[in-house]
Amino acid sequence: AEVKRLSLSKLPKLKNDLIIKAALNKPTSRVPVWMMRQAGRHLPEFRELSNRGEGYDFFSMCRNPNIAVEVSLQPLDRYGVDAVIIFSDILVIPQAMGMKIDMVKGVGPVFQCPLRHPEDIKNIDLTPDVESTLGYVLDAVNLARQKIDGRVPLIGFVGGPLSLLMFMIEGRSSKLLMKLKRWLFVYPDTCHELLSALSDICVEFLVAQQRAGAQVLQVFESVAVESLTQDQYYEFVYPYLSSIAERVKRQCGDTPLLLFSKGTDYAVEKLAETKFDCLGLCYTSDVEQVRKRIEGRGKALMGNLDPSCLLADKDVIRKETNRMLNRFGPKGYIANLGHGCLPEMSPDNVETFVKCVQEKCFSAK
Ligand code: 1CP
Repeated sequence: AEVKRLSLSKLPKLKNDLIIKAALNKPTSRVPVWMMRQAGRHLPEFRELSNRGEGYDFFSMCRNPNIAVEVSLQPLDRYGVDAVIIFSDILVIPQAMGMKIDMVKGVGPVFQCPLRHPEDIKNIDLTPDVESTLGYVLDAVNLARQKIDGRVPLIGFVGGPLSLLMFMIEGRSSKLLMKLKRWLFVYPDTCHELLSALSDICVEFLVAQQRAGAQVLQVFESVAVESLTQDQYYEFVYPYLSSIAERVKRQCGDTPLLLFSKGTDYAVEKLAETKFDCLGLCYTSDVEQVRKRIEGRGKALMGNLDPSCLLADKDVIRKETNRMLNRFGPKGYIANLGHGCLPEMSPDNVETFVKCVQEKCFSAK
């Protein structure tokens, strides 16, 4: 599938810029909403598409721009969410470095040869060429912009360096994270070397997505970080996130940059000193307290309805969504879930959540 990439000036102009304004902490006529992991497994049209013909495996869908764009647009067409996120995965970066990954049904991503020993980094490419290894994502980004036709902004993303390192060492999702945590204690220099290389790739890939048409950028630092000690967070996570934000904003000044750093509210004052425009909160966050702690810093917030709430009845969903909206308040806020969509969510319930946000009127006090 050949994609003819259009230059930014030739792409359709944006009509609904609510998410851009909210992310930059500017007033909006209403609160905008999208959901992490909105494209994918909970949608029957996604499952239908992935079972079409011989059935597509997950990474082949990511690599086919027509398919990736079709999936990206499904939540927009069904729910009228205020942003589209490009259909891809955080693990495309380890793949670009030469690591082989299988998507195993019922398990998730499984690396064929995870890093077992520091010497193993000789077998991976720490400086892959972004265009030749990840150009298929850039093609999908550009094609998505053409197909969205200016209805809403397109979000490009990467996984944060620690989330990627976790998968490269553990080889799959892990509860205890013993391999990763042992590496952090036993091979700190190698970890820094890897995190530094991953950060460079993240920066280059985010900037490339912006150049290809992404209008908002997000870093998902959402696995493993919540299980680190605070010392580890400030040594192995925070400096890299801060540097990524600094470098991306230097190159893409006006493009809002979002961070989802899961379960790390203790660091919110320090995160508010970085160049991220908007901080995503997870469902365990104390919203009012976070707002107070970063008051005057000009940062927007995003979040944080517990995804499991969408497994409840519609009245519960409406009640909890309203409670969330009142906690965040109308300005500098993007409504979202406090983590990704669950495959078990019914589209009906997801729609209830989206509509509840979009119809909310904050009474003038
Ligand atoms: O909204 C979207 O679905 C856009 C595309 C997207 C994004 C933003 C996918 C598609 N994955 C991600 C991010 C991602 N991938 C994260 C960070 C966000 C989070 O914490 O939820 C992580 C940790 C991954 C790694 C990953 N990919 C896992 C393990 C974690 C998990 O959720 O279990 C899994 C199972 C995947 C596969 C995957 N990625 C995306 C989809 C739709 C799927 C399911 C594929 C399938 O089973 O058919």
